[in-house]
Amino acid sequence: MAEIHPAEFPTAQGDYEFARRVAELSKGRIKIEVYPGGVLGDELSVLEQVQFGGIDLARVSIAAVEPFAPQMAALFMPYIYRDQDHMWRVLTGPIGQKLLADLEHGRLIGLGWFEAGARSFYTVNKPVRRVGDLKGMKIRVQESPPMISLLQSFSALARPMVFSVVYSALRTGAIDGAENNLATYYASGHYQVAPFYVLDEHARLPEVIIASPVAFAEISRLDQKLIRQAASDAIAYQRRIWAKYEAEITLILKSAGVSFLLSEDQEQWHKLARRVWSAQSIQVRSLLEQIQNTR
Ligand code: BDP
Repeated sequence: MAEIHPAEFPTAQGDYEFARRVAELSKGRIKIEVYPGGVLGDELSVLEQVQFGGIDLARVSIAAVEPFAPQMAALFMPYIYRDQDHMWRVLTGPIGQKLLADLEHGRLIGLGWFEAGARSFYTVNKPVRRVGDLKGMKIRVQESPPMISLLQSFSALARPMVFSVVYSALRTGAIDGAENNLATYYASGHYQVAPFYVLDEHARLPEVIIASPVAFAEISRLDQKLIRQAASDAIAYQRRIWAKYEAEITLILKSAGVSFLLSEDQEQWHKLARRVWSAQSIQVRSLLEQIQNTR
């Protein structure tokens, strides 16, 4: 199982819990080995290997699966969720379950979701408070069309690149900033080189647990079911660990001298982000409406 975060990170902890549960339910017959720290490669290349059975399982960001299943874009549109609970109602409800199942058309098997907080911007030299402050700044984003469009709608210069090179890009000044959740901002060490974190919370990108259709074809239906069960059992644990980790690191980041800034002109951020919504396909736009109507 591929994981780009280090072993102690809450998504990796969720992977280990998933593996433990698979071993438990199968009475030791099925063993999952987690490879944290990105040793199996960046997320897009991992997913290509998962499609063809070179890697059996992966935990990736939803942005990484969207190229294989374009309707996934609906689940991480900027400011689409009212809050974390709203997101989880959507993910565990009919929309989230359908999109997870539809991953099969992209030669991937979706097993479940993990929490990943909300993403915000952080910068090296110049603090950002208003969305206008991003104008002309070079900001790293995931290699994800909706995220690139978001940066464009904010008049920033989107710099898509793999996660593993972001630290040095920030350090050498190749980029002025990046965006991520607090946990990743901490664990990656990005806070050491980009100490201004503005709490604009522009998007929630859940994580996805993925299995290879090739690996799944080799095991019985019952074992497939068991693995799905283990994934859904690991979710509650991962959500708890996530919340605990976020609370702990907020204190550490503050004492390390990070400036947490409140975003001003929140309405303007929302208004510009809406351009990304209207640029989506008719199918995605219809999903956006259903998500908004989810109570
Ligand atoms: C983190 C996700 C990770 C992504 C990374 C990124 O957990 O899966 O690869 O963001 O920005 O929050 O690339």
